[in-house]
Amino acid sequence: MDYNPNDIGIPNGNYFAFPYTVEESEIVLLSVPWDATTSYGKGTASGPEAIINASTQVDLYDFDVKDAWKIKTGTIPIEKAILTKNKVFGKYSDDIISLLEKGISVEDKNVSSLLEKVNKASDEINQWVYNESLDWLNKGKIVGVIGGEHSVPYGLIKALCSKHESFGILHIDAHADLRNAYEGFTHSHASIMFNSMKFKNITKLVQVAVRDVCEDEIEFANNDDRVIMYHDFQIKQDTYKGVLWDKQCDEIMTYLPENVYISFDIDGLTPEHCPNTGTPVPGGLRFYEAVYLIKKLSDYKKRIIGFDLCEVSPGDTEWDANVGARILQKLINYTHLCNE
Ligand SMILES: [Mn+2]
Repeated sequence: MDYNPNDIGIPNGNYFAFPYTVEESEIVLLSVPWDATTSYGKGTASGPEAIINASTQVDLYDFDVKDAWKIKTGTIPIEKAILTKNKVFGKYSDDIISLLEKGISVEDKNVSSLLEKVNKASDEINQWVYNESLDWLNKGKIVGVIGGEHSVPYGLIKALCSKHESFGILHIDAHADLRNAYEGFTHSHASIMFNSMKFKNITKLVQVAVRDVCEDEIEFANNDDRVIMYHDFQIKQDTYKGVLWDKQCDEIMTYLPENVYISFDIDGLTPEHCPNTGTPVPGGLRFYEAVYLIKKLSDYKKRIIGFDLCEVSPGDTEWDANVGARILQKLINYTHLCNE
């Protein structure tokens, strides 16, 4: 093979312009360009393509993971039919939201008939992600889902539940995503963890950098002892009192079982890292705080069984996608390290 990791990446449609086929890869990346339930700022459906484009500029040397460029990572080509479907149903959801904003109830017939359509489409996306994920898991691959809004990893999480008796989720996000449906969307981006926690295989959900939640979500977290929420202000207060991030990460690790799934919403980072994401919130983790937390999983001999990266939304510049690509690179490298 004449692949030279020192050369610039020649765009070939793959993340990081890797030359590896999906079949020969250890890690496979499944793009899900879907943002039809996003209420505030759409655009994450273009995330996968933007990350692919930005990732060709990322150098592959990793100071912490030896020979990172040799980690065989394959790209499942973006399914154009999902982009088309997203356009159709995104329009419906815009109509729903403008009706709701006029004070019309979700029970209103005009709203509910549109909701039914979008919810059915969400189910179909979930089923597709589940089928694809299970297929690759059965072939011994580790699957990473690239969104899209944060509803899209549901199918992967479900597929992992059929492969693993138990695992924990490390969830980095500005939001708790514990809403029981949002604006009538059962598979809303704001409900991914509420929906996932119905799987009893998930023995822990450790949420980090949460800072924008509603009362119901706090109640859910308080009533389910599997949920551990490290809200962002608590993290910052401990930091101001002199508690090192290193020690905070050590404590986070004590809650996680051996098998860990990482759900990474880019808005868990500070908004400077993701100015165009759907629902940016002040505060959050800086880039290397997040990387350090992920690295801790390998220090603690946890096994990363899968991951998602969601809510990256390209703006007028490549910045959001650039940061997303670099988070993705770290997710890949530490996943490999954990599974060696
Ligand atoms: Mn989220």
